[in-house]
Amino acid sequence: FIKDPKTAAIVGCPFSGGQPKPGVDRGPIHLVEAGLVDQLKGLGWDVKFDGHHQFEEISAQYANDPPIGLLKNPRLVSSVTESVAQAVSSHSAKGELPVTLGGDHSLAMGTISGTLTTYPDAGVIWVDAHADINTIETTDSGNIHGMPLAFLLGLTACDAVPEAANAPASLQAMHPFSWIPSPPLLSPSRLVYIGLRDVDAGEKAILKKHGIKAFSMHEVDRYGIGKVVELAMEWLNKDYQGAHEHRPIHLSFDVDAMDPTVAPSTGTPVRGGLTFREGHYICEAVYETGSLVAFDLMEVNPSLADAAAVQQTVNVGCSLVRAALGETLL
Ligand code: 4U7
Ligand code: MN
Ligand code: MN
Ligand code: MN
Repeated sequence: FIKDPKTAAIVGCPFSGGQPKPGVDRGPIHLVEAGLVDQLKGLGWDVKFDGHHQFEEISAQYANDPPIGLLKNPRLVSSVTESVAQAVSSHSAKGELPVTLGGDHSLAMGTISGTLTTYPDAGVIWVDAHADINTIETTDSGNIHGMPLAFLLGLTACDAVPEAANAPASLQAMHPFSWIPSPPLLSPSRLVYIGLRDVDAGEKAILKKHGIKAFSMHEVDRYGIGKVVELAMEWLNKDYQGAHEHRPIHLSFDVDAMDPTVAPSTGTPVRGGLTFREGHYICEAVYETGSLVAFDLMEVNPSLADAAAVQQTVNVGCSLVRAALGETLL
């Protein structure tokens, strides 16, 4: 999938509009300042990085962005993610590996749409403490970083709440992510989770209804991370008939999947997460299959926790990216 000479394109996304805590927009800046570009070059990659994306113009345009239902900053998030989709697909169309640095996880609407434009049969591995699949109707927080998969899958009211089957069409018409193609590019059978441990009741109903495969921390404990990644890959490839050995894989990694003792500087930490090695193993094992076509590292927030904790989190972030690009494989 990735052409020689192997080129990684860093897509730095200083964006925080999908959630309320300031600082997550500084994540990509810290990761690059820690030396990520040279580290990836050191692994033998050509690395394209021509500065972080500037969302200022879009932000100015949507300075006034009233909520839609509970959804906060809906037009801003929509417009930013649409531009990220274009950036990612233009890199992947050239056979480059887009490495998107967040920023909050709403950005994955853009990154995954971009990947699916280039690779329509790609599968998604979503590594996270959270399921990020709330719909307009199930969200309690209205924070769009908890909703990207619902928009990518085209889920609607009745997916979570049967009574909502007759929800006013106006609610659908209002939804701001109309740039996401319909019918959706992603299907529930091509999504698999690893690391879940904080899933809202409405989200559980959605996972069940659509038969979405999830390896929560419970399964990581039961089977071990090696088996979990093997089962996740098997699941994604079960119905794959394409030209390659495996489906192309988009790996979207929320740093809060890691245990807070490993990666403390993030907006919504949840105890009981992945160890340092478990997180890295996922990245290494996916890279090893040769089918990784895009990688996201999201939700590093350098303004949460003290300086030492920030440094630790940024270092772990860089280290996860290196693992996904082939470090430590002999
Ligand atoms: B993240 C939450 F309610 N589910 O919807 C929500 F618990 O990208 C959290 O995974 C979402 O960090 C977390 O707000 C989004 C909440
Ligand atoms: Mn999360
Ligand atoms: Mn997330
Ligand atoms: Mn989070």
